[in-house]
Amino acid sequence: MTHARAHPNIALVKYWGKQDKPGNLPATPNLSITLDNLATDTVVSTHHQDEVWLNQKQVADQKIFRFLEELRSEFELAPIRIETSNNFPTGAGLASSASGFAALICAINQHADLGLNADLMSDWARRGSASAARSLFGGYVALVPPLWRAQPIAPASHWPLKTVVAITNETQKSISSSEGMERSRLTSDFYTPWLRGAGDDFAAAFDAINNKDFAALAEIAELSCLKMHSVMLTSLPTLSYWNPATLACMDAVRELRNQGTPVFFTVDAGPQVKAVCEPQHETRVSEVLTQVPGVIRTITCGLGNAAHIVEP
Ligand code: 2P0
Repeated sequence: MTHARAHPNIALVKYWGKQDKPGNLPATPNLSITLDNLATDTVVSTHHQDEVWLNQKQVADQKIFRFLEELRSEFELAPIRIETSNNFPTGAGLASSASGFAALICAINQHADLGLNADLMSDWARRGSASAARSLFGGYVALVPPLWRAQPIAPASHWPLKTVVAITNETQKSISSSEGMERSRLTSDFYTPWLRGAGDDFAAAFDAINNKDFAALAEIAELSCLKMHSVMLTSLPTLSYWNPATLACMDAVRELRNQGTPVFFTVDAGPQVKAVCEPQHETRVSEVLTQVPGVIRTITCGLGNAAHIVEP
């Protein structure tokens, strides 16, 4: 029995769209921070058949079954039982598939003695879910060509930013990210401009992180988020992941910033808002977001570490 843990990550420069070739390759470079207080715990054990249990319920997760099939095309892997659980809402825009596939490959690697290093685990995690490639690493992480294996670009200690996650709805989204981004690729007029701008956005965020330039990072992260949501909204049929509380949280973050608190928001394929700030502002940001109508609760996270094995 092998137990692995991985943390979700949130993209500051977003991935939304795939290359039209095998390997589940993002169409654009993207960059994230790994979060410490949210986690997926995955236990893998030998079994007479493959089984997947998610949050104590057996599920027929086709993405995981396809992933196992792909792994078996390269490795000997006997049937396994996978028990995975998240300490945060699943499938609701909080990157549960990122931490999920990162924890899964980490556990299988140890359980079946595949001999993969972190680079190769990142490669495999990406095939399961591209954002999962980034959760193999802690701190600030980039997923870039040509190999599309994630690379740590700065450790958490470089710039220990905090993220206040405002939960506005805990239900699972109806359209998966994979389906949504394919719809955007095929139908949004904004998709091509989105691809064209991504390299510059990535470079600007990379520099801002290197220089610990909060204002520059805030500008580019909000822009990347809003461009991605513009692509989503202009897809046919439209992809709208926001609810009134999402918008109210975004306004609250802008208002805080206008009043002098350095903070920025980012929103993924779901209605939760993540507000990123320096540690001294975390309490104020959390107080303000908790009071926004429609916010169920907030969770404050620091920067998390890499996916790892949890020793018994
Ligand atoms: C990201 N998202 O960069 C973006 C922002 C959602 C919005 O990566 O198809 O679950 O499994 O590779 O990784 C969510 O997409 O998609 C995602 P697949 P994934 O974090």
